[in-house]
Parts: sequence; C-alpha cells; structure tokens
Amino acid sequence: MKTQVGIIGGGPSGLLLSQLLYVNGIDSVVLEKHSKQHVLSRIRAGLLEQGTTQMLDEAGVAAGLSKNGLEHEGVDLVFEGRSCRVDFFGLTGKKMTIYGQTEVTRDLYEAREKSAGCVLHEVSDISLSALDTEKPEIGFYHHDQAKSLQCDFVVGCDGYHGVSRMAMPEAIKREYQSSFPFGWLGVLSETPPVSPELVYAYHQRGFALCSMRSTTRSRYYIQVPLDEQIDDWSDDRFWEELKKRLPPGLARELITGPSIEKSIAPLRSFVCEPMRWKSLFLAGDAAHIVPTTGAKGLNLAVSDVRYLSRALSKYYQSRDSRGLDNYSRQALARVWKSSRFSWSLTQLLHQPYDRDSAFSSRIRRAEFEYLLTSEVARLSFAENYVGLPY
Ligand code: RFL
Ligand code: PHB
Repeated sequence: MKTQVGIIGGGPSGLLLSQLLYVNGIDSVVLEKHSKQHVLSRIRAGLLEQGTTQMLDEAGVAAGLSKNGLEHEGVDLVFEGRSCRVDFFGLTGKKMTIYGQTEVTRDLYEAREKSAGCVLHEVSDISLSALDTEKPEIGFYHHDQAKSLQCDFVVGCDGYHGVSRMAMPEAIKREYQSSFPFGWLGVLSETPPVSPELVYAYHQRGFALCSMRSTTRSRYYIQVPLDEQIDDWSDDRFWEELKKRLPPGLARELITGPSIEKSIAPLRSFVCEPMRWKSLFLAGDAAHIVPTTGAKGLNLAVSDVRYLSRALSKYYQSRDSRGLDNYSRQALARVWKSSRFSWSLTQLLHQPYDRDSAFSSRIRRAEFEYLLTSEVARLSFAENYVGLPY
C-alpha cells in the first residue's frame, strides 16, 4: 500500500488529521489498533475551546456540534464554601462548548466514511522503518495478514501507550513528567446537571467537579487516592461524597440517579521533546499528557493537528517545508503553557493529602482570594481556560 501520510491511531488526533488532510487534497491512511465500536465506547473529554470548535468546522464536521453543543460563558470556582464566578466570555470574548469526545470521534468517523477515507481497524504489530529517510514504511498485521504501507511522512497519533514515540531514538528524546498522588473518580448519569455552568470545588475532603454532556446528562468527578478501588464505590457512596464536597445549597439541588459509567483516572503531566524526528511526527497524547483539571487534553491534541495539517498542506502545495521544520517548536510552546495551567489549577483545587503543610494550604487560600478580588487574576485564568491563541 502507498499513501502520502501514514497515521497511527484512530482517536480524535488521527481522525481529525486525516479529515483535514482530505479537505486539503492530501491522501492518508489511518491504522487503528481497536475496533470502531471500542474507540467509540471510551468516555473521556467533554469541554471544547473555541479554537477547537473552529477546527472541527474547518474540517467540515461541526453539524452535530452546532446542533447539540452547549455554549458556556462562565465557570464557578468554589473554595471552602466561597464562590468565585469567572465570566470568561465577558473577559475574553470567547465561549466554551460542551460536546463529548465520543460525539466528536463519531462525527469524524462519519466524515471519513462519507469521503471513502481509509481507516483500518484492528491492526496489530506495527513496526516503523526507514524513518530517517524520505520514504518511511509502516509494517503491520491486518486480519492476520502482513501488510506494509509506504508513505512520505508518519504521524504518531497513538496515545501515550502507542508505538510511535518509542520509535524515536533515545539519544534525541527527552521526557519530562510529574505525577499526583490522586486521581479522579468520574460518574456519568442520565440526570439533569445541577448547575447550568461548570462548578470546580475545593473542599477539605478533596476536589469535586460538576460537569455535563447535555441538558439531561451529567458528568461528575471527585478526587480520590490513587489506590482506591472502583468496586468500593457504589453509586450511593459516590453521591453522598459528592454532596459533602459541594456548597450546601448546590448539594440540596443535586439530582442523583444510576451511573451509566464509572471509572478512576490518574492525574499526571508528561511531555516528550521533540515532537518530530526526521519523517516521524507526534501529535496529541502520544507526545503529552496533562492532568484533566481544565480539560486541556483533547484541546491540545487539536492544536497539534492544526499546526501539523497546515504545515503538511504548505509542503504539498509548494514544497515549502518551513512549517514542518517549525512544528515541534511551535506545538511544544503551546503544550508547555497548557501544561503549566493544568498543573497549577490541579495544585490550587486538590487536597494534596499527606503532602499538605499548613504553609501550602495558606498559599492555596491566598491564590483563591487573589482570584476572588482581582479582575487581572480572573482575566489570566480566563485567558488560559478558554485556550491560548494558536
Ligand atoms: P487517544 O484518544 O488516546 O487515541 C489514540 C488512539 O491510538 C490507538 N492506538 C494504536 N493504534 C495502532 N497501533 C498501536 N500500537 C496503537 N496504540 C494505541 C488507540 O486505540 C486510540 O484509538 O489519543 P489522541 O487522539 O491524541 O486524543 C487525545 C485525547 O483522547 C485525550 O487528550 C483526552 O481524552 C484526555 N482526557 C481528557 N481530556 C480532556 O480534555 N477532558 C477530560 O475530561 C478527559 N478525560 C482523558 C480523560 C483521558 C483518559 N485516558 C487516556 C486515561 C479520561 C481518561 C480516562
Ligand atoms: C468533563 O466534562 O469531562 C470535564 C470538564 C472540565 C474539566 C475536566 C473534565 O476541567
């Protein structure tokens, strides 16, 4: 098989890249390890920056988003019972949209299928060769048959556990990471959201977040220690704990119901530098992970894809490779700024358990009071929350 761009991974990064390349007349093949059904069953992100919705529009996949997305203009930060609303629309002129990653992925699949895009599912044993030449090759198995894909560029969109990053020589690769000693226990339920806007709450018992997927479907999270077992969390126990961490007025209004999905995700930061080596490029979770606080993971994946799709288009239009040469530097600049924001928001809103000291607890309180009393502080929060400019 031959194509211009070989894409490993059919999550949001890989599918969006192949769709944007298609819109620009560039041929690609997507190789995905799992079945389409499996990819679509993953419950993940749900909060899209305006830049992300613009990219989905540019890719011609914004119909569902325009019809069913919920636009938000502000967010509530609650600290030990005191509330600070950040009017991010008033401060920045930008809105955020609630629309699930599952729906984004489904819309992208539909678009790729409509234009007869090549997405191969259930591929295994991917091996990358000749990455240091202009004719790299991807070997893989599809339905037990050995195949090979020749291309001009390979893009690794295969998430943190994928094979692409591993193919980068150790001698040029630098990996930076920092983990938190806690995770988020998330519940999805067919109940109306407790508040029309998102509520991030810091409480002595730990962080809580009230989010949503639609006007009838809620997404709630609570901070839990890393060794917590999901089986120990009945729905009743989850709702009781969530209520304890919310302001009493909000807790009284919470409508509970059976969970549709329940899982624990660890919180950590990870960045791989560079994001390009010769013919190999990395995008999305394959190159970086941010703690979920602030919902930057999916949005960062989209900004990588934006830079890369534009650079590839320029290259194929006029053999101008400056965008490709700049990709790693440009993408990493935004990645590090988003990593900083997600990391510091995580520090502000979570109970560090045994790591806490009276000093760090006072610093957190001071930071919250700064947000409460300074419009400049709220503007800085808002600028990062709605997504830094590309
Ligand atoms: P993905 O979504 O992980 O997709 C990678 C795809 O590559 C496939 N793959 C392979 N294919 C072929 N060969 C191999 N060897 C392969 N290895 C892997 C995988 O099957 C998969 O289909 O990465 P991508 O596309 O870069 O997208 C990134 C986003 O998915 C991610 O940033 C966010 O979902 C992160 N994230 C969240 N972000 C938010 O903004 N808000 C959230 O609330 C939120 N919740 C989450 C999350 C990530 C989670 N994970 C990964 C643990 C909750 C969870 C549980
Ligand atoms: C979500 O709805 O999953 C979500 C929203 C906001 C965040 C993180 C996750 O900061």
